[in-house]
This record gives sequence, C-alpha cells and structure tokens, in this order.
Amino acid sequence: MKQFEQQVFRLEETITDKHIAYFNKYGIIQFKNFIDKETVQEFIREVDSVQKHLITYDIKKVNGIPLKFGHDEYGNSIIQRLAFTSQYSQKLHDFLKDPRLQSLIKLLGAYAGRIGENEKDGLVVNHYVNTENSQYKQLGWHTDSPRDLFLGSRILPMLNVGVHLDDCPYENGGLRVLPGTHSQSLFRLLFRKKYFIDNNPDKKEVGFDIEAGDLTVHDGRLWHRVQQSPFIGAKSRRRVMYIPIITGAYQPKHKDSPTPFYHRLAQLRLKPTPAKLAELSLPLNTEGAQEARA
Ligand SMILES: O=C(O)CCC(=O)C(=O)O
Ligand SMILES: [Fe+2]
Repeated sequence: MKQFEQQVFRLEETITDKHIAYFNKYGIIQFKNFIDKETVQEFIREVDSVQKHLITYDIKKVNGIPLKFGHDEYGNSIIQRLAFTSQYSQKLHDFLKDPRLQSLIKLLGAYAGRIGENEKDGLVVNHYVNTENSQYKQLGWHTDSPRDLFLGSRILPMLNVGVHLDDCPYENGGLRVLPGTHSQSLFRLLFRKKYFIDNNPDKKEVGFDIEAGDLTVHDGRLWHRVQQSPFIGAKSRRRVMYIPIITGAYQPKHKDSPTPFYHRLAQLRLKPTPAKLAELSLPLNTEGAQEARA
C-alpha cells in the first residue's frame, strides 16, 4: 500500500487538480469547514424534523431501504440510519445543488457522474451514539461496492461524500480507512476482510480529526469502518450525512422498490464466501441486469 501522507484541504469554489491527484492516490480526501457552524445547526434541526416525521407516521422503510431505529441517552426513540432524507427536507434538497458539491463529480474522472438524490439510499444520515439501547455504535470493515459485484466483472466507481455534523477528533473513534485500497483487485475488494463482522483495527488504517462542518469524500471501493467511541452519551454522538455520487444507468427508487441485497448482507452479518454472495446476489442480478448490459 502507498505511504499515506495525511493532508487536509479546503474546497473554495471548485475542486482543483491537486485535490484530484491526492484523491486518486489514496481514495479519500478531507475538506475543512465545508459548511459553517450555523449551517451545521440548521441541518441538525432539519434532520431532527425529518426523524420526527418518520417516527410519528411509523415509517420503517423509505423507498425499500430499512431505517435503523434506536434510543438516545435519554431513552428517546431516534433513527440511527436515515435514507433519502432530502426527499423530506427542502433545505437539504437545495443543499445538494451546491456547485461545490457538484464539482466533486470531477473526482470520478472520465465517468459521467451525478448526485444520486433518488438512487441507491439517497441522502443517508448516520447517527452513532453509545447508550445501552443503541443499535449503532460502530460499523465493521467493508467497501460500499458489493451492490455492483455481480452486475458484471467491472465495478462502477462511486463516491461517498460525508458531511460531518459533530466534532469527532481521532480519539473519539469515527471513520477509519485503508488508504489506496480503492485501486485493488476485485479479489482484494471481496476478500481482504470479512464484510461487516470484522471490527479489528488494522495497523495500516488511518483516522481523521473531524470538526462539525468538515467534508470527507471516499471512493466506494475503499475499505473503511467506523471505530466505536470510547465515550458514552452525548460525548459519543456522531452524525454524518452521506451523499452518493454515482455513475451508470439512472435507477431511481420509489415507494415500491424492493429491499436490495446489500442491506440483507449487512443485516445477516454474512461471511462472504463466494457461494453465499452468489446466492444473495440472485434477486439483484435480475433487478440490475439492464444496468449491467447498458
Ligand atoms: O459513518 C461513517 O462515516 C461511515 C458510514 C459507512 O461507511 C456506511 O454507511 O457505509
Ligand atoms: Fe461505507
């Protein structure tokens, strides 16, 4: 693996060749202060009101994507993973049109990319907090690419753009990645680690000092995980919005969309033997066949 030289950038109006070169090398890039603190608070309020709406109306899935429910440190119901959040918030919908976000599409190189507001899981909001009843304290090693695995031998690149809504210095846990693994072989993408069940630190992993308002972009093929916070309650809180930037055929989701296999994969905490993966991918193969041929 390439020696990682950690650098932090700023995204003024558009991304630069320097950003692109750094990203191509490591598969991850961090931008400081992408949104200011006031906007962070505004987005937190938006997310809270979307959450309230979904809980009030007892909505468990959005466009086929299951929401993950849990409790905060006061015992209140919270949603620990929201999907398609911008479909419930005009402010978040408008934010996705920010030209600086659009400029990130350049990180896909020759691929024609777009912000997948209505595709994949849409705008995701993850909410990690350590409490007795929290379902979501950490996330095991994975790449974001398994969905594409059996659509053909070529995995389509995608970007996951994280907008961080809480401070999370390295010591608080948070995102850990193996830099450079975005350009690995298909075999390594499948089998470097056990998908989602392996939570062990890797001696080559790197983490970040994140401040609320920072932006991270990682390549979907990069191995990454979320390290649990050593704290409990409010101090362990970590909320991140994820925006998918994708390529390939346009595949919007709608209210009758089926639950895709990669959510079953995460839910089953599957050991990805080739036979199991092939078995699980069957419904997806049918669903995604047109995309693979396109
Ligand atoms: O919370 C994070 O920073 C990463 C989440 C993640 O990797 C995922 O939801 O696929
Ligand atoms: Fe991920």
